Amino acid sequence: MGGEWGQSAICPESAQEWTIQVGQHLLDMDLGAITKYSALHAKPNGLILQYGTAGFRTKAEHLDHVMFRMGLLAVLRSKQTKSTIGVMVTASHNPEEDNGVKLVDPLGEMLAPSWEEHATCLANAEEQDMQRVLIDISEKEAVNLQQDAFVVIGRDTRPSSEKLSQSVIDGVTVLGGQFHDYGLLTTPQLHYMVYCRNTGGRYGKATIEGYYQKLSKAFVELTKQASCSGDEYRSLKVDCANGIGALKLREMEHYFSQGLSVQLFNDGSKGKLNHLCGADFVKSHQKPPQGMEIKSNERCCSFDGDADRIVYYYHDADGHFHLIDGDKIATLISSFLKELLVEIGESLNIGVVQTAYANGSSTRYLEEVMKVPVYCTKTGVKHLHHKAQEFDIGVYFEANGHGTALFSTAVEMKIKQSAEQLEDKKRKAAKMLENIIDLFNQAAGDAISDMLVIEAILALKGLTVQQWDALYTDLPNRQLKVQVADRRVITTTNAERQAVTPPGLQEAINDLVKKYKLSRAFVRPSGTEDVVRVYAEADSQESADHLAHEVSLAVFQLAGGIGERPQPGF
Ligand code: NG1
Ligand code: ZN
Repeated sequence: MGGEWGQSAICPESAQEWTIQVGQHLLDMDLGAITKYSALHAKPNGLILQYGTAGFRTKAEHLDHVMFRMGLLAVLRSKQTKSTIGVMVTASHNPEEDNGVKLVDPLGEMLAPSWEEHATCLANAEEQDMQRVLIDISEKEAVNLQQDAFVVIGRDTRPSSEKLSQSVIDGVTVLGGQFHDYGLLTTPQLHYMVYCRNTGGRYGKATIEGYYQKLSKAFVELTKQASCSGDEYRSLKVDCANGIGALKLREMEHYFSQGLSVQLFNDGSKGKLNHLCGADFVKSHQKPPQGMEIKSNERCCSFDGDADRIVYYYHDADGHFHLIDGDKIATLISSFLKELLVEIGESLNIGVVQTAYANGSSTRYLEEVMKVPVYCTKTGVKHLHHKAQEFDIGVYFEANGHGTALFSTAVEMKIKQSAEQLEDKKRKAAKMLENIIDLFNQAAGDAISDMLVIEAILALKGLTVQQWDALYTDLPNRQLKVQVADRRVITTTNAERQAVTPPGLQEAINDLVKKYKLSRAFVRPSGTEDVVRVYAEADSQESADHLAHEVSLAVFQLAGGIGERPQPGF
C-alpha cells in the first residue's frame, strides 16, 4: 500500500509572501522547540501521503512524523474551534503492520475538508518548511494562538500504536496544548468522548464507564420490554477481528448481560489482527471468519479491527452461508424506527442514506415496500453522515457495515416529552424510541452500539436471524480491483455511479450492463488503496461475475491498466 491520495492539496510555496503575512504568529509559537522536536520525528525523504477517506494510512514505520504533525495540527484546530479535538491512532481493517491517524472534529465528526488539506500539506512538508506551513495554516484559518487547546487521544491494539500515539502527544505538548490520553479505545468510543466533552456532558459522560453505562442502561431497558423472543435465549457469537473490540466488549459485557450473552472469538489472544477474520474479511470474501465454529441458524457477527463496522451472518440448515450486511442492518433499523413513529403518532421525516455499493434489492425494498426515501452519496462515511443530518431521523450505512442513525435535537426533545405525556401504548413506544436514541452512537458508526441496537430490535420484534435475512434477497454481486498506472484518470459523477473520464469508459460500461438482467455496474478509484474498484450486480452470480470481469477489462484497456490483464474466475 502506498498510503493515501486524493485531489492534491494546494500548499503555499512562496516564502516571501509568507514572511510579510505572519506577523503575530511568529511570536506566539515556540519555533525553536517545534524545530527541535520535529527533528526527533523526522520525515522520511520523498514520502508523500494524502489525508484520505479515513485519514492517513500506510506502513506503521512511515508514520512517526505524521503523528507528531497531527498532534500539532490538532492543537491548531482546537484553538480555532475553541473545542476539544480527537486524534485516533488506528488503521482499522488494514493489516497489522499498517497504521494510521485521523482527527475528530468537535461534534465527533470527521475533520472538515479544508483542514484535511492542511493535514496533507503539513504531513508532506519538508523539515525546513514545517514552520512556514504551520504558520500559514494559522493565518489562513485565523487561529488565535493564545487560545487554550485540548486534545484527546485514543489508539487501537496494533503493536505500533502506543509509540505512535506518544508522537502525537509530543506534537500536542510542543505547541502548548493540554491533552488526555484515553489509551486503548475503539474508534467510535473516541468519537463519543469528543462529542461528550464538547456538549457539556449532555450527550453523556466522557469516560469509558460513562459510555458503558449509557449504552447498557438503554439496552437493558429495551430488552426488558421484549415479551416474545424469536430465539429462546439471547446469545450471540462475536468475531472481534483480534482487535480492540474484544477488549472493550469484554469490559462491557457484564453491564448488559441481563439482556444478552456474548461469546467472543478472535479476541486477540492468539491470532493476528484482521487476518482471516473481521468484518472486512467476511464481507469481501462472503465467508465466515477463521476461528469460529458456527452451528446452523446461530446468530453471529464480526467487528473490524477498530470496531466501527459490523456485519451479521449465519449458516442455514443446509450449511449455506448467509451474509447480512450494512444494507440489511439499515433496513431493519429504519423499518423499526418507522413503526415506532407510527405508533407514537408522529410524522417525522426519516431518510436512509447509502452509497453506490448498496445492493439494488435493498434500495428497492426501502423505497417500494417500506416507502422510506433513500439517498445515495459518495463513498466515505463523512458524506453519508452529512447527508443524514438533513433529516429528523437519518439512518446511514455503507454496505460494509459502517453506519449509525442520527436524530435531530428537536426530535430528541419531542420524543422525551411524548415519553412523559402520552398515554399507555403511545407512551411505551415513545419510551422505546427514547432508549433507542440513547443506544445509538450518534458521533460515528459503532460496532458495539449497532450490535446492541440490532439485538434489541430482534428481541423486541421476536425476529430470528433468518426472518431478518428474509426481508429481501440480495442481488448477486461481485467487487473486483484493477491495477492502473494512475487511478486519478478515472473521475466520476452522480455519487460515483458514472465515470466521466477516461473518454469511452462509461459508454463501454453501459453496453456491457445491457447484456445482463437486473444489472448495474460502476467503477471508481479507491480512496484507501492504489486500485480502481469495480462493482457489478446482476440476476445471477454467474452474470455478476461475468459483468464484473468484462468491466475490469474495459478499465484495464481504457484507464491504463498495468501488470497482468484481469483474468476471469475469482
Ligand atoms: P475505498 O478504498 O475508497 O473504497 C474503503 C471502503 C469505504 C470506507 C473506506 C474507509 C468499500 C467499497 N470502500 O474505501 O466504504 O469504509 O474504505 O475505511 O467498502
Ligand atoms: Zn474501521
